[in-house]
Amino acid sequence: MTPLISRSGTGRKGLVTLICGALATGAITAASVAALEPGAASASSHREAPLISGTPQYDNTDLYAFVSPDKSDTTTIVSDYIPFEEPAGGPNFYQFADDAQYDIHIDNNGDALDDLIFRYTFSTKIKNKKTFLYNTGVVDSLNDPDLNVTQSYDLDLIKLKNGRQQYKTRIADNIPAAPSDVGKASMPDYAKLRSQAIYKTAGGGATFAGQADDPFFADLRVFDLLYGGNLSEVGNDTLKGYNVNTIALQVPNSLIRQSASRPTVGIYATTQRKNAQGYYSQVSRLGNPLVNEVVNPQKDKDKFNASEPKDDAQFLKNVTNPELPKLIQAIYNIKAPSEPRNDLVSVFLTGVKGLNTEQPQAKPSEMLRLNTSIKPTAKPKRLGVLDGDNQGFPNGRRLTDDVIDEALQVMEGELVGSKNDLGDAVDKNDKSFEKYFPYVAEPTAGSRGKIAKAAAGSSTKSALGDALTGSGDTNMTLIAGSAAAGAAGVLLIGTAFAWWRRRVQRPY
Ligand SMILES: [Ca+2]
Ligand SMILES: [Ca+2]
Ligand SMILES: [Ca+2]
Repeated sequence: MTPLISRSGTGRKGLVTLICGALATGAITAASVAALEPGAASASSHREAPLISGTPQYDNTDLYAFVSPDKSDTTTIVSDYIPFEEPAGGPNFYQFADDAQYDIHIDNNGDALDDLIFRYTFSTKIKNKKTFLYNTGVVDSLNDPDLNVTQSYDLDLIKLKNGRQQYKTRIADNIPAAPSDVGKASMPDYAKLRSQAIYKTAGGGATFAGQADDPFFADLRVFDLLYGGNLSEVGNDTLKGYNVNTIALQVPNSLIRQSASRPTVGIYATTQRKNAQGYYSQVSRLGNPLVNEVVNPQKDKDKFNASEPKDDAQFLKNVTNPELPKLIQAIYNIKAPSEPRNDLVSVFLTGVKGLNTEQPQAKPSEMLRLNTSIKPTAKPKRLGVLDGDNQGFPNGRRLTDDVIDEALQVMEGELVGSKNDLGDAVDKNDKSFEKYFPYVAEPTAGSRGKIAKAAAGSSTKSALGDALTGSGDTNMTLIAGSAAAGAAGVLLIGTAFAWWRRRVQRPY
């Protein structure tokens, strides 16, 4: 046990967990949803934590790690938080938690113990607490006085030996995070704001924190349809149009790997939340996609979120004897591969021999494993290693990797002779990724339709009534517009929440 982190508590993994949790139990009920609520095993009762406003700020949604396509002597790690950010969800937009440690862990010698931790800690500042507005005018730069709510962060590098801290170095201090993209009226040049949030670290690295389009793409109804036994409705990206909060870190390969001759690194992310006593408890953990969703059953999901890789033997049976292929066999009559599934142990727990094992006898532990010596390909294939492209998943994970299809195909025995083409018919993200760091696509803006005529004229002012009279200057129009947008945002949140409830309470 490292003294850095006290590990207890629980967490969740977003909608995929919920849907796949349903796979495990055969039904999604209000009770099963409540059991997954992050507050369930912490101090407060889950009944005090409404579903969508629980603790999404601490929720790791996806982790990516790839050799940087434009800078192959570096590795880029992208870690996402806060599932299903509705872009117009103001006036309280999306922030990292001030009482959290967002950690990215590196194991570079295969013993399942951390050798490096990159730790992000945030702090929020509000310039004017007398307004409800996120921004009080047009925001032209990150230090614009009109950006009322700002976040900055520190980045520390912790070096460990045998799991114990040796020293800690601050590698970035008080760096501004990119804000939520409120909309065209408030942030006409969001790309500029993002570029100002990219910070170059000493030694050729870079760091970024802020809002982005959710790079995960999937038709989550593929799980729904398993029940109906009818795959005719696949092909809609359920995450299209939603944002996440992203941390992106670019580091020299030489910093994270053991040596040039031992180039594979294990990577995972955790979030620790400060408890009432002032100690940090791990509430979320994420390495490979879909492990806590479709590999771990209900009884282990919270335990996994609070666990360390060195103890992953406790979850081994979930991998060697997985439930998903049996469900698929029962519903679609596709024969489940025979057990134990040592092919899945390679993919999820040790790395694939000759591709991305840290050493011949790596201790089985759940992490993304990236061989940093494999150069990026100019034409990445969405199915990665399954399609002969060794730069992609399960050798690390690129933004373009279609992990739903890959995971389904591997689960159904692609690596052990049962070739198949299973998939959800969503082959790529709804937005193109960028060519340069931080690579993720810009967030969908809060106001993404045409600006209503009324918002720019006096009719809105009169429609909003006396509350807005009195200032009469040019800012008036903007404030009126923002107020209208805020109301629309509340409406949208309400609609989204109703939609969420409908989804999760569907009696399958
Ligand atoms: Ca280690
Ligand atoms: Ca997306
Ligand atoms: Ca897909």
